[in-house]
Amino acid sequence: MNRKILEVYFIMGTANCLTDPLETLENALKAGITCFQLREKGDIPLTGVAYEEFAVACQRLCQKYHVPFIINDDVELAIRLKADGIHVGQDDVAISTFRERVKDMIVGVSVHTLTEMELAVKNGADYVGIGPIYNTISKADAKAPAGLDFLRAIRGKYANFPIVGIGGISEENAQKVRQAGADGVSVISVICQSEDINRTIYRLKSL
Ligand code: TZP
Ligand code: MG
Repeated sequence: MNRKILEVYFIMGTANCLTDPLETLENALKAGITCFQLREKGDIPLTGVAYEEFAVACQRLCQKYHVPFIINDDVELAIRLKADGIHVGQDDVAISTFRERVKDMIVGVSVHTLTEMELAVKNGADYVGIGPIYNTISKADAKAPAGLDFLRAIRGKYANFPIVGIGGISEENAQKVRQAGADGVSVISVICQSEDINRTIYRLKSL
């Protein structure tokens, strides 16, 4: 996997957007996000045909801008749509159960402990998402913030493994997350709620 795609990794579902989600996504793509993950969660997530149509619309936009399209949790949909990748959390289906079926796809895993990190690497993850680094407003069941120390410790043990930081990352703290060892930053609210998406993405990028 080319770890450069982790530089500014935008995650979104319809519940995260204050305005039209596809417009938000296209604006973020134009402004230079390097990866996109569809994460359709919340009180009233899209389901069934509406969910699948939304996923296809997101995928088409990502293809137009040559940005990898990753689907959260839903391995079957990712395989059906031939998405570029799948991201799973610790409570989702284990990578070992589907890695063989998606040899060419990017597989990402969220990790919060060293043991989870060891398992993710052993089971064939291509990258890990480490967090929440800071407090987040975007995940109801988020674990306590891991802080930059945990990220530093993981980078110390895994010098070359692709790592993206997640959780409460802003224009102000993004460079600190990089300095602590992340290849990039993964964000929801700072892009979805930005009043100037070009400025936000510019500031999230590495200097
Ligand atoms: N996993 C850990 S924190 C988080 C996820 C999906 C939410 C990140 O959203 P925000 O708004 O960038 O804090
Ligand atoms: Mg999940």
